[in-house]
Amino acid sequence: MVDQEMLYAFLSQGKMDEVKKLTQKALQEGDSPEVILNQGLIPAMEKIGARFKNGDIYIPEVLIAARAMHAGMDVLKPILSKSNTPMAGKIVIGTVKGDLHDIGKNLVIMLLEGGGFEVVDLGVDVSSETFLRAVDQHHPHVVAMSALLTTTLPEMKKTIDALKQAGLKGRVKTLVGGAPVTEKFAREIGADGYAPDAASAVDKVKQFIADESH
Ligand code: B1M
Repeated sequence: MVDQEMLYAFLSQGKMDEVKKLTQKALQEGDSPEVILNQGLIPAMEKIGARFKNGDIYIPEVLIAARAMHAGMDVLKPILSKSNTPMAGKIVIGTVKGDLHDIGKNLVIMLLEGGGFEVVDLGVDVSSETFLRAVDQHHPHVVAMSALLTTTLPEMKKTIDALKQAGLKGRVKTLVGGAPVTEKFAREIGADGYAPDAASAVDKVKQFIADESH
């Protein structure tokens, strides 16, 4: 069983090697990557978030913790992404313009790849123009957008409107997610779907593609 307390201690000190080793140890002891994520890495990062919110720690500490979390996620990625099925569909994904948070997005990518989807990662700070160009270039089934800041939420609408204007809205589905995003907000901006977490994002994409083939 993943040692939550130790994981949190290492994560909060930004000890990348230790987080990596602890993640590997948990895997060797039989924990599934999903358990390590959902009962280890994510709750530890949530604790960091709460301490950041309370003003107990500051951005540099959050940043080194995030880097340590990535070290753990790097161990899990090849396992989560392993899939024997042919590519089930293509997704273009990015964190919207003005927003540099990418941990949640990367989690969504890992699970999508694990679900057999081909993912084009546009990274962070992605403008509506870049999303549009990527749709043109890659012809995805889904455009997926992540936002963690209330101030960057309008960028999601901007991209959806730009897709509409370019006549591409019928060709691709849009999926939005991230901590400040809600189902209601997604409906209001005309997104085709909303997912509260990475696993639900995969379910939504599967649903989109199933609907498409009917
Ligand atoms: Co920032 N930050 N941050 N931060 N940061 C938050 C988001 C904040 C809530 C902290 C707080 O005040 N309590 C707050 C936002 C407030 C708001 O707008 N509501 C905040 C702020 C204010 C800021 C800055 C403005 C701080 C400053 O400079 N004053 C600044 C902005 C920089 C920018 O983006 N332009 C900033 C900077 C940073 C760091 C760089 C230090 C770092 C990011 C490092 C990185 O991502 N590489 C950081 C971090 C780490 C956080 C917290 C602590 C953790 C976020 C995280 O990674 N969570 C966060 C507080 C918190 O959330 N508790 C906070 C773990 C991750 C797995 O969860 O991303 O929510 P999350 O993803 C979830 C779901 O949301 C969902 O799936 C995941 C779970 O399965 N999901 C999707 C995400 N995307 C999805 C897409 C989908 C579907 C589901 O479909 C497409």
